[in-house]
Amino acid sequence: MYDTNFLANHLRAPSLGRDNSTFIRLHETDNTISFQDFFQNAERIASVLINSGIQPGDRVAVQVEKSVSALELYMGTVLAGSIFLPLNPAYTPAEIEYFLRDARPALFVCDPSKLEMLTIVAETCGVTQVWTLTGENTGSLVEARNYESPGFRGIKRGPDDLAAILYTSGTTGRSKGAMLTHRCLHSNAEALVDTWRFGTNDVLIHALPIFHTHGLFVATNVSLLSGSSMIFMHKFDTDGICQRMTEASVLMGVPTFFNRLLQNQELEQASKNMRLFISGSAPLLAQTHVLWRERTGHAILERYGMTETNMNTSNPYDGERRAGTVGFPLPGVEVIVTNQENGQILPSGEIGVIEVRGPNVFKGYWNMPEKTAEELREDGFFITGDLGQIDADGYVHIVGRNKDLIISGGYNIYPKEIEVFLDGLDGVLESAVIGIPHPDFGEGVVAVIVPQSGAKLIQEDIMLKLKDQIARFKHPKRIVLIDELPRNTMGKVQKKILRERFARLF
Ligand code: MLC
Ligand code: AMP
Repeated sequence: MYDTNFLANHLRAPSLGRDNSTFIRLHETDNTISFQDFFQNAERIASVLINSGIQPGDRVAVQVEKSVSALELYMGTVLAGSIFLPLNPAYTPAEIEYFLRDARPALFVCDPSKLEMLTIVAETCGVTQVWTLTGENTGSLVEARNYESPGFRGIKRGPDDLAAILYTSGTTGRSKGAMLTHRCLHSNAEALVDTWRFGTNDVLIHALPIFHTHGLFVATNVSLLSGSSMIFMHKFDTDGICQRMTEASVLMGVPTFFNRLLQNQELEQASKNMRLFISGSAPLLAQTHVLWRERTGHAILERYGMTETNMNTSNPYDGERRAGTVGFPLPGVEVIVTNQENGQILPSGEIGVIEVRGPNVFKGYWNMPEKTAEELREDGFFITGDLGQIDADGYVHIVGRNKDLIISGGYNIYPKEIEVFLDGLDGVLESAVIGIPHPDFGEGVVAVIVPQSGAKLIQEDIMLKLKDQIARFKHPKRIVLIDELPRNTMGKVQKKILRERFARLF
């Protein structure tokens, strides 16, 4: 169908001949979108992009609310031979400026409510084309799409060409664009379809955001590659999920989804006919796994992935899904645990840095050859920064992180970014941002601030100043003022001590 475009061709093939079958059912309205509707709209969008002068390899940056049109834009961008670059709608204009300046997209799509402000930002970054798209499938992009006919056959792209760039925050506070090829995305979806036994009868509840690997690639590509369908929810909604479970077979979520669903009285009844529950993006507490099994009879299947690598490991479909582990390497993926100091492979059971190699691994960071060289070895192994071990039965355990990272409700937050901002505020001598166990988000952000001598810091003022600069989900849920940060003999802040001291803040 799109025979010269590697990814689009693979994702289209399973639904050929089933054109009128439902691909997406909208939770909110019950409207359906067939495979044909979806791909024809993607073809029309590809024509819009080509007519706008997009060239193969150009970046298309997108900051929009979740919608079917946004997914069609993803597919249209791939068909047009360009590179999809999704951005969290929660990002502030100040954050968007960084991404546009770094990625230099040929075209930017945003919500019309932000058009005025973001057009100024785009212009300062040299981005001349700005289109709009709403969460209700309207906007200038959709208007232009409606003038186009379907039938676009796809620009030639091979397995090694880039399909997407996803930004992941960096430990230095500077986000890095992970370059993902057509092969990365296709090979991973293929491994997951196989491992999780996805088939045309499956119905996935899609309640994840679509600007990250989980909701965009794992959920959507797996559905397309297996020719299955999705119930598409604009945002996570506990009651909505329980209501829809009776028509669905699979739910993919971050641990917060499962913790919240456990509080719903309907869970036992609702989950009766479900086939599979999959958790990832953050550690699932063994306690959640056990409680879920007691309530529903299902063992949640936990898997482990990253923006740079897609999915790496998964608990087995048939064998024992072991709580507190992320299972085995996926087909075609190698996982090793190495000594942090010398990079030597450690024997089974020893804790070290998890490294990953396979067709799933990204090509490098956009415009950051030094960072790429630091994290991606010449022999193809990617140094994840996660600490783990592989037990005698081959199950991978993640025991911690070698990177200063907080994962809150499945979103990554790099303390450095918040610390740099806080340290720049009047009256702040220094700060340390830490993640503390949180009953809903897994980890909650806490800012520990040392005021300058004599300064009177007001927490509400600090929160107000954060508002315009940093996305809301990254804001500290608590700010505590202390006289001095604990340091070791080298002068390094001992966050471990702070985490222990404030462990029961939530
Ligand atoms: C929302 N808020 C959060 C938050 N999400 N705060 C901290 N952490 C989060 N994750 C805040 C908002 O800023 C707001 O603050 C308040 O909570 C309510 O916002 P909301 O939008 O109504 O929240 P809600 O819908 O409840 O969202 C929670 C959530 C969502 C867990 C459903 O965060 C979510 O969908 N997370 C999934 C993230 C994900 O897909 N990660 C995959 C990354 S890929 P206030 O103060 O204004 O009220 C990856 C690789 C892999 O990691 O392995 O998959
Ligand atoms: P991201 O950069 O958003 O892709 O986040 C990737 C990080 O999420 C990984 O490096 C891990 O630290 C974490 N992660 C993903 N899945 C799991 C999991 N099942 N258990 C523990 N951590 C996970």
